[in-house]
Amino acid sequence: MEKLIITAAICGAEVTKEHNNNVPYTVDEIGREAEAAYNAGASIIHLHVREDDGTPTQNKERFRKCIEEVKKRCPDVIIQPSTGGAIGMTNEDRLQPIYLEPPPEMATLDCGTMNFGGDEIFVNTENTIIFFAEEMNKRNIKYELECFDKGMIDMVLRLNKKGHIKEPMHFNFVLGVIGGISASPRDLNFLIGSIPEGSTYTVCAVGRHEFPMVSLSIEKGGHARVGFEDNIYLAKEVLAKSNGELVEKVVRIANKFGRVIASPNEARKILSIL
Ligand code: KMH
Ligand code: ZN
Repeated sequence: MEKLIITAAICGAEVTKEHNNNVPYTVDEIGREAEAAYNAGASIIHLHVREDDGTPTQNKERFRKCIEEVKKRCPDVIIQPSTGGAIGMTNEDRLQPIYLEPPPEMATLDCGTMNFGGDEIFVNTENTIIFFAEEMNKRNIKYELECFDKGMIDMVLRLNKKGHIKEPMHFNFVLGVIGGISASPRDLNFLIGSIPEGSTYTVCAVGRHEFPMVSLSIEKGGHARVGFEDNIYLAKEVLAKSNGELVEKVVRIANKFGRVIASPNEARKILSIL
């Protein structure tokens, strides 16, 4: 089977130090967490950034500083800024990290509007998705297509036919968000069976669903994302001390299934970035 790409979503926008004190906020903490994940086997860092007090931000300068810090510690890692940001941010704010020079190699592209728990709505209209995709196309940024439900895959396929979303397509199936598809083997198999041949996919899932869903992806030839953004526990009632511990656990699962871990350059080849 293809080598396994591990993405570490080290920070997120919603999880806080009140949930797990090891969630990184400062530039130094973000660098340290990225390094721990990289040393454990992550080849992609999915990056949100925060102000020092933990407030999520899409500020370009803050991204620049955090990316510099990560690159200093892990020179060859792939950095994938979020363009999802946090609920309620404007599209203009959300896009800030893609306007960095040089542009990031990758960025996320969220593929539909959805409830996000309580009164929250994560807004990604068709026109927003087209605009984000075209802005990334201009800068040759490889998008990871964030699909929280099956209808989002259908939207991607539609925009691919219309020429807005380019091939080869790389999906991230995000499972178990309140308002999105459930984290169950049946639903993950449904998503995997819904993407065209020649596409790649990774899987992440919220909370206790993280490791069972990632294991299924690894078994089926998909890739894996873990990290504090999705889950703060190493095991039941055991808070993870770092993102590195979560990545180490994925590596142990991969070994069980005979999947070798991809280096960042191998990940670039698999994703057609090189
Ligand atoms: N924070 C969520 C509202 C992404 O990074 O592109 C959106 C999110 C997806 O995390
Ligand atoms: Zn994210």
